[in-house]
Amino acid sequence: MKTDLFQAPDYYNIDDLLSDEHKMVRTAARDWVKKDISPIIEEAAQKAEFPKSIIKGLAEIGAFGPYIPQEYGGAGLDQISYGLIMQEIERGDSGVRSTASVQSSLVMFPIWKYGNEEQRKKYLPKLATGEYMGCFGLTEPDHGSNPGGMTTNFKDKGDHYLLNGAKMWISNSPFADIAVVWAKNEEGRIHGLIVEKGMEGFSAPETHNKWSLRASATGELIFQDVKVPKENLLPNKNGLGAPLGCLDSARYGISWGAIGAAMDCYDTALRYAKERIQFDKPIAAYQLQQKKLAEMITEITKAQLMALRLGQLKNEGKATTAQISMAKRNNVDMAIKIAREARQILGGMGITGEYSIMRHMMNLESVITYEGTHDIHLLITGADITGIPAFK
Ligand code: TGC
Ligand code: FAD
Repeated sequence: MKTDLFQAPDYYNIDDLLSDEHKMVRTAARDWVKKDISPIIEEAAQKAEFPKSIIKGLAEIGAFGPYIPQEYGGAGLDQISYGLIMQEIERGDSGVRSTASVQSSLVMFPIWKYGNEEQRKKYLPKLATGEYMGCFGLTEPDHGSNPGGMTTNFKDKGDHYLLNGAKMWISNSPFADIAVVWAKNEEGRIHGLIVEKGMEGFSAPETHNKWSLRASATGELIFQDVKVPKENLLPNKNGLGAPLGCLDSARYGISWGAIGAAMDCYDTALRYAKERIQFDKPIAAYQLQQKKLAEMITEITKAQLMALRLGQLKNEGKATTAQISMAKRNNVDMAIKIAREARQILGGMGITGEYSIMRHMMNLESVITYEGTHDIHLLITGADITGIPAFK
């Protein structure tokens, strides 16, 4: 891996709109990514291994529960700081950002928002330090875009619940200590349950042979008559809206994260174009390459402004599901297109692990699919503006 020479583009002086705290948080994350992610990530991705050694550093930069109150071990930051941390981490690798997103928005968030005080005190501080790692089980083999059709279920057995079913494509599951699992009760109502590693009948086999998010561990969750203590049910919200509420938070983080991946591809391509000589001139001197680079910085700038405004709305508690969905869709689509164009600017070198672009490009194929596919997000906007849901 080459030395990390990353320089963040800020074409519209968006830094002027950030507070000192935002910049401080971002600097800490950026420096950590340069020091602890860039040197190891290519090898981890090539080997398809999640580098567990980074968990401590992720906790130290506040990536686990950035906006969770400090009384529960979180960093107590605002939503823009949360976004900036996700941006910097995904600048390094989408798989590492996945680990942080899941821990923060899909595990800590539901325990904080839907759990009781005992559950908050028991799990949140350990999740914030990385002593516990968590995963989020919503998707099933037969229910991806349509989680409301899930068949994973639990029955009331008096002093405990009996959980049966299976989840698929679960980030962090192979090494997670706890899983927030969504399942239907006997009346068909969806509830969240905290399932702990080691419970009899619970297993989490890893999914191998991925060409995307190779530095993130993905797996299944299998429940065969798992006895879950009654105190592990999240009591304060149920119905499909409970997991969808977590997705709002995670999708918001992804809308910032994708900008990080795009910035890294753009910065790499710009530097390469200025250095690479063909026909006696740097390729950056040719109009076709300038068009690519000009379009990239334009799209990055638009995405930065969208994410920042969304962050302001989130801070005010005004961001809607549809606004968050639009930013997730737009910014991931922007990033994957930039990755594809940037790879071409590097010619043959673009396909090697010497540069980060191809890894970003392959990672983004997952990011455009998980947390709601591009199509589902188009339909969310469509339903919002027409008032006519077209999902079914
Ligand atoms: P729909 O009828 O629209 O809604 C069902 C109920 O939920 C309520 N609701 C919400 N409540 C809170 N927050 C939200 N954001 C909400 N959105 C909807 C809604 O009001 C309704 O309530 P009620 O009381 O009337 O029942 O549901 P639908 O079945 O038609 O589905 C809508 C659809 C397709 C948009 C939704 O199912 C969806 O978003 N599908 C995509 C699935 C998805 O995103 N899965 C992600 C899995 S997790 C993941 O990918 C992690 S990747 C991790 C990483 O590595 O980063
Ligand atoms: P499907 O729902 O089968 O969709 C297949 C295609 O059909 C897509 O193109 C889709 O857009 C299209 N489609 C579906 N419905 C419609 C419709 N109504 N109209 C038009 N087109 C439609 N899930 C979790 O719960 N937790 C996790 O931690 C997690 N991590 C993941 C990590 C990775 C690496 C990946 C790849 C996925 C992860 N997921 C996770 C699952 C992810 O959320 C799902 O893959 C995603 O929601 C899509 O579901 P699906 O793969 O079953 O595709």
